[in-house]
Amino acid sequence: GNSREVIEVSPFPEGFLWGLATASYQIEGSWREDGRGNSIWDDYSHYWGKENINVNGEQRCNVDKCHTGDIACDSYKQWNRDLALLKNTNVKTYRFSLSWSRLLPYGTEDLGVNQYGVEYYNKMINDLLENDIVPFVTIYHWDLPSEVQNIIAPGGWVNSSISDIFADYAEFCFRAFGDRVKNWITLNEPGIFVDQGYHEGIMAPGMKGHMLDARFNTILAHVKAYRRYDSKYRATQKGQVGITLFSMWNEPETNQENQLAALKMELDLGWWAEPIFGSGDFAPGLKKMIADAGKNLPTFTDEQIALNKGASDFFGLNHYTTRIIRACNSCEFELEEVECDSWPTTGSVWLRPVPWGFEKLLEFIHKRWDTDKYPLYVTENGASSKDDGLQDLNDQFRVDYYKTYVSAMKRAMINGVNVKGYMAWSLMDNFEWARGYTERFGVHWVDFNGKIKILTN
Ligand code: GBH
Repeated sequence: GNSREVIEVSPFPEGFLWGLATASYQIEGSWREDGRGNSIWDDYSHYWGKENINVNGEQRCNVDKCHTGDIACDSYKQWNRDLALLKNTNVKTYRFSLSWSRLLPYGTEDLGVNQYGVEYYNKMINDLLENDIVPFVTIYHWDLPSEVQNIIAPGGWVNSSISDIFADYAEFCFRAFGDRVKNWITLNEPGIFVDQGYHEGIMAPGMKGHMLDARFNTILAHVKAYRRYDSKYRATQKGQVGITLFSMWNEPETNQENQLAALKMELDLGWWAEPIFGSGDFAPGLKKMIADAGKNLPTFTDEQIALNKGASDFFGLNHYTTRIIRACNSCEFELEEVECDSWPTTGSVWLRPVPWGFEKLLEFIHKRWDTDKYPLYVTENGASSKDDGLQDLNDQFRVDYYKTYVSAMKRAMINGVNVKGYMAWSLMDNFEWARGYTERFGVHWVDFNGKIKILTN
């Protein structure tokens, strides 16, 4: 006929992995079913002590509204529903995490393997593959078995024996699922779970005062797991193993703050990225910064430096928002972070859309750590809904968030950044850690009404 055909050309490379992400504790529920052991998030969300009763005798919980992950999205029982959602959205990959205490209820293999847990993840992996969806599997997304935190390695990530215990668990995962899983993330956002869980005490397990030592252990844990894959599984399984780091973009307020903003990037991202993707050791600037602040930075041995260097097959990045960095004499490290009033707000106080910050961050990472050598996957990006009552997907604000952030990523790719995939956070609204169900990051809306039970005994 005479109608002209419109040919749409995707500006993204063939095989680009578009996907959606979740994490076990945030969606699974079934917290004590089929032999699952407790994790630090069960303990943290259920706990209220005397100090958590206010003057009116009301309970104040660690998590907003005393929410817990007891039921969450009920994904342990409703995998078929999740699969249908994934198929319907046409994604190429699904990023999910394994619940350590569902697989190994007491933390280690010799204390027992929970076959129900193994079967649950086997079914997920097999169904995904059957539907041409690549499983992108996070080994640890914050739900440390209570037994490990309290008994096996008292103090959890603060205890130096945690790195070997984690590597053993990672090896169990490679052995159980690695014949089919070819994309592994060892740790999700070590900076966040250490700083908030072991230093500031605002996430599980609610410990305070441990930053440098616990951060150090996460590097050793990741590297040991990576090297375990190298020596025992890579030749036969032929997959890739990486780490996912959280980073904001830190923009200097004026040229005067260039140095400070660079140091902030060093502290937030370079802490992990430089040992793993760079020299194998902490950057000289970071060492000086920590020393100037009168703190003791743990030191790697020469052997550890050699093992750190290059211990990742890709660079996993979780990115949401940007900060402005300005000088502040009375502040830790003599800097403070602020936001621009003109930036729009979202459902989360810490998150404002600043798409240009995403482009700058991607280009910074490429220049510094070379995404041709270490391909970059955006393993999380998204925003929470401004309207908690919204019950359909007519959320133009978040559609715009995604459009502008994906465009920013595309500009970075045109400028040479090697991005291989992009996973939106999240498949569906879920347990938003200390914010409970009060913030909604899902591309699917979830009705939690009447489903969230609070443990009372
Ligand atoms: C990611 O963390 C996590 O990987 C994911 O599990 C999470 O659901 C998602 O982002 C959305 O938050 O409320 O002001 O006390 C991102 C890091 C950790 C930053 C929690 C904000 C709470 C700040 N986020 N933190 S506040």
